[in-house]
Amino acid sequence: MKAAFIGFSQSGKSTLASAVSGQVPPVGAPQVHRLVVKVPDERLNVLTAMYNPKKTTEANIEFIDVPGFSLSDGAGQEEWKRYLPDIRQAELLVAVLRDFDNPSVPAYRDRVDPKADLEEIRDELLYADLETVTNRIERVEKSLKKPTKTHEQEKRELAVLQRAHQALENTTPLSEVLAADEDRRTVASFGLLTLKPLVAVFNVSDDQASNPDPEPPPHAVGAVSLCAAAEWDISQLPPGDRAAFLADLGVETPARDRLIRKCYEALGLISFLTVGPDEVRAWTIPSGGDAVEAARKIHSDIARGFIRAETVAYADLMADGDMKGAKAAGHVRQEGKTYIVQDGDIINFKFNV
Ligand SMILES: Nc1nc2c(ncn2[C@@H]2O[C@H](COP(=O)(O)OP(=O)(O)OP(=O)(O)O)[C@@H](O)[C@H]2O)c(=O)[nH]1
Ligand SMILES: [Mg+2]
Repeated sequence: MKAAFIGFSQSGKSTLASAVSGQVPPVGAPQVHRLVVKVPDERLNVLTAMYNPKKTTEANIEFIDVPGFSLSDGAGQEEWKRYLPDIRQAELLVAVLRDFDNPSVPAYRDRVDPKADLEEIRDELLYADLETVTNRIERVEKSLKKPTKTHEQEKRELAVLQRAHQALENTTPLSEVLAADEDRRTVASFGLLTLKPLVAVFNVSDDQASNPDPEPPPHAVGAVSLCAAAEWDISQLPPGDRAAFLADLGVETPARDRLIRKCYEALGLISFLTVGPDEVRAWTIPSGGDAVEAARKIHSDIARGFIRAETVAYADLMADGDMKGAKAAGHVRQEGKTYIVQDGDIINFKFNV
């Protein structure tokens, strides 16, 4: 599961990518950079204090930092097309929009207008999808003229594609028309861009770092307001100095935590937790996953030899004080294979191989 930072030239993507990952993408020839980002989770800190384990391991998500593009000339168009295959492989788009004053950084189209930039990005995504869908329709129609054995399947695909085509011509993103799982499976291999959830990041000046997150713009699943340059500065401070810096900015917690969590949720991911003297750890599974899927995440043997999942909700453990208290209160449940794991479940798998 990965998310892609996209946006026009110099909107602050690489600065933000560095701030969320703590890694600086190498400068030089523009290319796509892959970054592994730890998902902040306050629950891990609390459980670490409780269990004092040898190590603590956060959940990860992957981001790619995509070079910016400009649509104002042919070279920029070419550049955008060059990075499209990488963007198509991401499950989530994070549009980084310039909303900061900085006379030394030229603004795209000489404007600081994040809403207009987002509209322009959205139009480009719609256009790219229209091209993909149109090409695919042509191929399927051609194939339908030949005596192949796959006509039924192709006819079904064609119906979905035609619906997609019509929506795109009306500038409706595909996420709004291809909702059914079967439709999505039909087009899954095309990497359609307007089918992907999009989070909008308003990259503001540091004097606006305390702005609340705006309402998500149309067709976006989330919006975050942050100052990428300040986030980078914070990430470089020793942890003890961060609170004072944040207070100066007028914010309580780094925006990076908020952004990463929003992306994690928009990707449809949840965390379950394991605890013990060796390790306290967060594990990632798709929301709706069952106990066997969670077990497999740790080891295929645990899934194969699954007996039961001893489960307690994090909130219950906190309320009961410790595991002993949770057991006494009847909050430690014995769950079977088909149990749907909830975010924050603390699980101890019983298995036999
Ligand atoms: N004042 C201010 N400057 C910023 C902010 N974010 C980025 N910048 C500056 O804007 C310039 C471009 O930032 P990058 O992070 O390289 O932007 P980018 O989107 O990765 O650029 P491309 O990859 O070339 O499209 C740099 O000089 C940054 O220091 C911000 O929040 N405030
Ligand atoms: Mg960059």
